[in-house]
Amino acid sequence: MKIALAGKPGCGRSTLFRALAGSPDAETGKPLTVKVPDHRLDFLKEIHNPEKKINATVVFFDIPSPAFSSKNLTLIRNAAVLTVVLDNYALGDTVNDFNEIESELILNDMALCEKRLARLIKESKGKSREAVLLGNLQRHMESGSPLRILELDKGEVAILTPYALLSLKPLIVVSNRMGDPITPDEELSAAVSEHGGTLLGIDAGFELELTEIDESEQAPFLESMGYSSSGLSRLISASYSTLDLIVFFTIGKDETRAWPIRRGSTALDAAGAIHSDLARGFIRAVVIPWELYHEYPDRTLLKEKGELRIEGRDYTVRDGDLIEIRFNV
Ligand SMILES: Nc1nc2c(ncn2[C@@H]2O[C@H](COP(=O)(O)OP(=O)(O)OP(=O)(O)O)[C@@H](O)[C@H]2O)c(=O)[nH]1
Ligand SMILES: [Mg+2]
Repeated sequence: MKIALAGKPGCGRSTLFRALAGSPDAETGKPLTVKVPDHRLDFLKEIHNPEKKINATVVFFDIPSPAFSSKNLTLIRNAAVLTVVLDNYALGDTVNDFNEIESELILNDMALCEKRLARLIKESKGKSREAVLLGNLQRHMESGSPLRILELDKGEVAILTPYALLSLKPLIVVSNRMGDPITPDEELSAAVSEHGGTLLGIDAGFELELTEIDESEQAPFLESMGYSSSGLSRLISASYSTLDLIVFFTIGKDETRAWPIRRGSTALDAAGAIHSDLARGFIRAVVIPWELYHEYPDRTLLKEKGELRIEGRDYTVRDGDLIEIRFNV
């Protein structure tokens, strides 16, 4: 999963990026791959002691200023989530900055829709489903609203996917240093939620200082500042929820692994996420719900008790499921 960090010059993106990297010396000019912290995976590793523990990963991009140059736009379009960082440590006007950035995104999308629509009309496809949809999007954006607040059906999403529209992308807004994370910034909160985004307060400077402290001692520091967990964990969990991702696990002698997947995915989708052969030759899935395994981390015992669930290809995967795919190719 790719997450682009963008914002106005000096908003603190690079400070946040280095904090996410866990090092003040991290190079900001290249993508940063970070393991998704997962206590459930850590638990599985303790129990099974596999050779490898493979966390899910996210890749962060520090989008240099100016954020909306054409080179940067490509980076942002390719990201699954756009994270806008707002300078709230130097008493910047966060609401104003947010609105300015949103307008940039919307104007870009309007230009793209207009160009595409003109082309469709020229090709005598002005009444096609795509053209009608683009016209609707344009009318929606003319009032200054981003596309992400629209409810689109599956067909519409499929039509729009190749466009990689900017204001349709899931949005997380990081108010860099809310000062007091317990008291929300109400005006900004309202603006962000009206635009279908998620607001997080992260003190980038403080998070960067944290990286210099021993990992085991970080939690009390975070708590003393009123943060429930690190900026990294909060940013990742916000990204997972905005993308509606859940995780399933596989355990084996050689590796224990976390697999992110869309909520609502089936056992067959899970098999396909692991390897296309597993989907092609799918026979059944052996599933253990997380809560059960957490309580009785013993597959043999669970089998004896008849607690292993044998599921077919249409089974809907639940967050934390331990899954073993039986297949034949
Ligand atoms: N006190 C404080 N200073 C911060 C914080 N975040 C960033 N700064 C400072 O603000 C300045 C700009 O931060 P950067 O992280 O370089 O900002 P940027 O968005 O990467 O800036 P450009 O890439 O130049 O557009 C630096 O001097 C930082 O030390 C913060 O949370 N608290
Ligand atoms: Mg920078």
